[in-house]
Amino acid sequence: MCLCVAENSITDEGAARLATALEINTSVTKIYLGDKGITDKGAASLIQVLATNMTITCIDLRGCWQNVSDQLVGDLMNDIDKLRLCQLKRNKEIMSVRAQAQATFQSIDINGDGILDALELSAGLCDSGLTDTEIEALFFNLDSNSDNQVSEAEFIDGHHAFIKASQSN
Ligand SMILES: [Ca+2]
Ligand SMILES: [Ca+2]
Repeated sequence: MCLCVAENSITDEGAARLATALEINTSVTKIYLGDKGITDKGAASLIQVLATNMTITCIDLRGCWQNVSDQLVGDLMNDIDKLRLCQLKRNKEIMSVRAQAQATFQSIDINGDGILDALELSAGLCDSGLTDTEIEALFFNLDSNSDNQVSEAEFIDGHHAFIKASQSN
């Protein structure tokens, strides 16, 4: 969805309020700013939304270019690019850790019922060099709702504990 801000006599103050609303908005992908009331200050508050809002891909400032300095926009965009890159990278890393955990879970879940019992976990870790007691402790650690089985979600959440245990020997 493209949000068009033009001919609304929006001021810098209005732009700041709009920016606050946009921080948690996930349907706006483009913003067109055509209002003459917006200057550097208003443009800055809207551009800074890009640091937290990952849905907006374009802010079109052509309509208010006379009031907003190119220098400011350039500087802001440099900062935002860095922030966005960090954010995207972090999301990607979290995704790949999840995918890795999921793959390990599926390889240990021998009967494929989507849950791990204590036997499946100890069979999956038989080459790890962990003692039965250590594997048992890991099982209880992973089974966060204590129903005596480890669901895929529990395994993914506790994956760091699994890695740590299986690499400690
Ligand atoms: Ca199973
Ligand atoms: Ca459980």
